[in-house]
Amino acid sequence: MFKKIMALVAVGVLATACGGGGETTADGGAPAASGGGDSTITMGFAQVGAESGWRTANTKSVQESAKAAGIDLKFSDAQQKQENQIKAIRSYIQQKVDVIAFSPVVESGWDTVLQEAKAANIPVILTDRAVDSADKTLYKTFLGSDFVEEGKKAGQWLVEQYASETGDVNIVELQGTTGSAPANDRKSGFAEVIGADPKFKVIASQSGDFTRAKGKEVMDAFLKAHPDIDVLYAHNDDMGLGAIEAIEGAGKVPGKDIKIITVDAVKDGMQALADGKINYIVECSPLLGPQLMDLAKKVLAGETVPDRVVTEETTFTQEQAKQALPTRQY
Ligand code: GYE
Repeated sequence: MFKKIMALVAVGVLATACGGGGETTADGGAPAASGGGDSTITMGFAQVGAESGWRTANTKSVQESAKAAGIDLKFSDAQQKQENQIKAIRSYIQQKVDVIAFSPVVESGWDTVLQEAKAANIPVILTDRAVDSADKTLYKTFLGSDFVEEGKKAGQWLVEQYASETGDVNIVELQGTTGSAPANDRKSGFAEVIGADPKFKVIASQSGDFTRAKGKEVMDAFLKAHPDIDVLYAHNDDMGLGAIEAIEGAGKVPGKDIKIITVDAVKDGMQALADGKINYIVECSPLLGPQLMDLAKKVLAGETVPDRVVTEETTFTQEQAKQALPTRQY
C-alpha cells in the first residue's frame, strides 16, 4: 500500500516538475468519488458520439480501463458534432483536468482550441482519429489505426477476387462521416489500390455518416439509380448492415448478387460475415483504452512517448469469422 502511495506521489511530483498540469491535480475539478487523493489523475475525454458498434465498444474500453488504472474520467459525447467537442474540451480546460484525450470528429479546425489547452499547460492525446494541424506540438501523441492501410486491404481483397474478371466491376462506396480521418483515408487507400486496374469503376460514392440508418437510406438510393452494382465497399460494418437491409428489400441477395466489403469487425458485422451476407471485413480495433491510460500516465510523468502509436489489426474472410466469433470481445 505504502509503495503504491509513494509511486503516485512520484508521478505527481514529476508532473509538476515538467509542467504537465501537475499543479492542477490537487484542486482540479470535482474530487474522485473513491480513493481520490491529491495524486489522482483526472482525464477529460471528448468522445465522438455513439454512432456505431465500434464507438460503443471504444467507449466501454476507455471507461473500463480508466477505472482499472485509477484515473478519474470525465466523459462527454459530442453526438458527432465538432462544436460540441470543442465545447467539451473548453470545459475540461476550465476544470483544469490533468490531461485531455479526444477522438476528433473531423480532421480540420482544431488549432484554436488545441492552442488554448497548450496555453493552460494541459497535455492532449489524440485517440482513434487524427487532426490535420500543421503544428505537431499541439498534441503529445496519436494512438489509433492506420486507416489508409485499412482502405488498401479492402482494395487488395477486391483485386484478388476479381483477378480473372475481364469486364467492368461496378462498385458503390458508403463513406464515413464527411471530413473525418477514417472516411478520407479509407477512401484514398482503397482508390489507390483499385486505381491500378481500370476495370474497377466506383460508380457512386456518398457519406452514410457511419450509421446503420444512413447506410440503408443511401444504399436504397444507390440501388434505385444503379441496377448494375457488383460490389459495395462500406467504410464501417454498421453502414454495411444498413445497406444489407436495403439490398434485401430490393429483392437481391447480399454477399452473392452484390459482394460486400466493410471495415471494423464488430460482433454484428462478424455475424453477417459468418452468415455469408458480407464477404470480407478489414479489422479496426476499438480497444484503445488500456494503451490510452498508459500513455496518459507516461506523459504526466514526463516520460517521452512516441508521436504515433499504431494499432495492430487483421482481416477476416467468412471462414475466419466463423472461427473468431465465439471468442470475439466486441
Ligand atoms: O470505424 C466507425 C466509427 O473512427 C475508427 O468511427 C473510427 C470509426 C469506426 O463510427 O465505426
